[in-house]
Amino acid sequence: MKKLIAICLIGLLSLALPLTVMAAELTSCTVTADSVAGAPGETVTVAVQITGNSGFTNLAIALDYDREHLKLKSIETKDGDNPYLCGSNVSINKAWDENEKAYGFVVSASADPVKENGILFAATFEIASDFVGEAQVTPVVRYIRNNEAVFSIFEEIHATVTAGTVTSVLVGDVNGDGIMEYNDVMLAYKAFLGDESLTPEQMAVVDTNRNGTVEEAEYQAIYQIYIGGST
Ligand SMILES: [Ca+2]
Ligand SMILES: [Ca+2]
Repeated sequence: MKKLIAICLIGLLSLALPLTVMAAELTSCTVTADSVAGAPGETVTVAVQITGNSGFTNLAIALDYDREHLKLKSIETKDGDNPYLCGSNVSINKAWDENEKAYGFVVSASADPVKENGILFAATFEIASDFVGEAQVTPVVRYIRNNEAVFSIFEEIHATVTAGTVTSVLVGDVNGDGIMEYNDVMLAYKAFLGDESLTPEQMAVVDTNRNGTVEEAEYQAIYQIYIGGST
């Protein structure tokens, strides 16, 4: 009798295990905030994407972000020319509070499941004018559900979240130390003379016409920024 029970249990377990794995595979996704770069005072748009999407009808995602260095200006959802994947009924709340912090908050619903991977919605931030560095943007998934299941029971979908960053780079800061100083001018000047080779990051700051070399006008532009003129 004991043997029989044991065999039955093993049988059940061997059935249950693949089913559990299958269920996990069918009901998970990844929600990712993009990483972007801008200059102090500029506005940047961070897309929130879904991958591994098994199909959802309802979602609620809040955006946590570095409030000291970023100001949330707007959230763009599925509307007109925006081919975003959030549902056809969308509401946005820029002042949703939890723990007395304001979040961007998107709640959406659609009749038919959305099964594509892509951008759910996008958020536009203004970078603080005195900020140089990296600020975090983190999607907080309140829920993602699918009501396609039998008897219209909402099925919770597990979401893995990946945070994004907004990197603020000072224009003219060739050596990337967050300060516009004489060393930046010297570095650009030496690169112009051919005495110094710049890293790809440094070239991204100096080589504004993207031709792979530093011309006199480009080094002069760095000098103008240093002395407070315009380029
Ligand atoms: Ca510098
Ligand atoms: Ca150039």
